[in-house]
Amino acid sequence: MKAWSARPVPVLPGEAPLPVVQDTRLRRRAELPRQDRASLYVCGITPYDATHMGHAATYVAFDLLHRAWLDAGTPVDYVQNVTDVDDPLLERATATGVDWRVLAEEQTDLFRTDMSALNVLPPQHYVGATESVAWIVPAVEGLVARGLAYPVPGTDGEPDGDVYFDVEAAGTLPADDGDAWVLGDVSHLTPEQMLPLFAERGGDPDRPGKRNRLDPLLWRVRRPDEPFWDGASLGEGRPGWHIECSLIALQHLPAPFTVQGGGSDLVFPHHEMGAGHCWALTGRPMAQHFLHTGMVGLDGEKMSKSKGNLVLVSALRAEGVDPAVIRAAILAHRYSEDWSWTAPGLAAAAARVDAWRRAAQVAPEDSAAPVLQQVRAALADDLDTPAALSALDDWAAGALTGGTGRTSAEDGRLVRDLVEARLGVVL
Ligand code: 5CA
Ligand code: ZN
Repeated sequence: MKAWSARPVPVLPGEAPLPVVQDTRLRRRAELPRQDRASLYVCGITPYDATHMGHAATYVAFDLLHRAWLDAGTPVDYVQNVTDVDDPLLERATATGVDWRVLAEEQTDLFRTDMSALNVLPPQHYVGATESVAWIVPAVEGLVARGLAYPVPGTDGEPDGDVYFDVEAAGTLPADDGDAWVLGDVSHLTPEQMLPLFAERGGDPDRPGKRNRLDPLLWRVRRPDEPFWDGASLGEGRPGWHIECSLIALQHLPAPFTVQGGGSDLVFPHHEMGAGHCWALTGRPMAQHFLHTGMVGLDGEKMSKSKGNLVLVSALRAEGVDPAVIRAAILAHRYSEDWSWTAPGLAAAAARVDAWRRAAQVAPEDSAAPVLQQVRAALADDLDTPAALSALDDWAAGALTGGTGRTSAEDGRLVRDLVEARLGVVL
C-alpha cells in the first residue's frame, strides 16, 4: 500500500558515527555494523485506534535511528507492516457496526497523515497483511511438510484445521554457526513468565490439541462471518499475527536484516515467535539486532483503549498543537524507557521549540559546529535524546543571552538543519 511523505532530510557537514544501541536479544549495548545499506523492519499499527502518543513515540524512536544511519552516510531499506486483518480489528469493526476494511482504511489513512505531520520518514515498503497472504500460505505449507507446524483437530465449535507452529521442533533445528533460535532466544523469559503474556497478547494456551501451550497460530481456518483467503492445502482462512511480520520482512529484506523494532509489548510473544518463524523458514536469524521502545502512559497510567485514556496525535493537531512541539515532547524522554504523557511536558516542549526558533535568529558566530558535534555524540549513545536536547538548550540559552557578540545567519541555518536532520523537528 502507499506510505506517506516527509520533508527531505537536510545534509549535514562531516559524517556522524553509527550509534551504539541497547539490544534486547543480546542483552547488552551493541555497535551497529558498518554496512553499504542498513535494513530496518518496524512493526506497524493494527489500524483501529491510531495514532496515540505511544504509537507516535515508537515510530519517532525508529525515525531517529533511520536519521542516524542517513547522517552516517548509510542508506536504509525500511519496511513496515499494517496488521490490517486481525482479531482486535475485527472485534472493533463488529462492535461499532463498521466494515472491517473501511475501519482499517480510515485508521491507516489517519496514521499516514499523523506520520507526515510528525515528519517521520516513510518506509520504502508499507505492506498490509492482506497483501501478503499469497506469500504466507506456501511458507506455512512448507513448515507443515517439514513437521515444524501442524493442524489441530476441531473441538467445541472450533473447526478442524487451524495450523500451529511447533516451538519445540523449531528449537531443535541444527545451526551451522551456533546462532540457532530456541524459545526464549529473543525475550529470555522462562516458560512460566511466557504463559500469561502469551494469553494476554493474542495467544491461546488452552486450545486443546496443541503440542505445546505456547505454540502460536499460523493459519486460522475460515469461520462464519470472518474474512478469509484461499489457503491452498491449508483450506480457506487467514494468517496468524507473527507469521505476517516474518513473511513481510523476508519478502523485502535480507535475513538477518539489521534491526527489528517495535514497542516493548512486542518482545514476547511477537518478536520471539517471529524470529522462530524466520529461523524455521530460512535457517538464519531474523535480525542482527532487536530494539524496543518503552511504553508511554498518560499521567502515570498505561495508555490503553480499555481505560479510554488515549491521547491521539490527530486530536492534538486539531487543537492546533504544532507537530514540531509534539515531537519535541516525545524526544524529551529516552526511547527505551517507559514514560507518561503530561500537559506540563507538552508545555515545556512548546517553550523549548520557541527558544530554539528565537535562538536560530541570533545564533552566535561559530556556535553551530560545537553543538553539531554534541548532538551527534549524544545520539550515537543509544539515541540519547535528552542529552541532545540539553546541548541545544545550552546553545539556545547562550544565543539568547549572547550580549554583543557577532551573530551568524549561517550558524543559525546549520543548527536548524541539524535539528531537522537528526531530530526531525522543523524549526
Ligand atoms: N500491528 C502490531 C504489530 S505487528 C501492533 O502491535 N500494532 S499496535 O497498533 O498495537 O502498535 C503499533 C506499534 O506501537 C507497535 O510497535 C507497538 O509496540 C507500539 N505501541 C503500542 N502501544 C504503545 C505504547 N503505549 N507506548 C509505546 N509504544 C506503543
Ligand atoms: Zn509485527
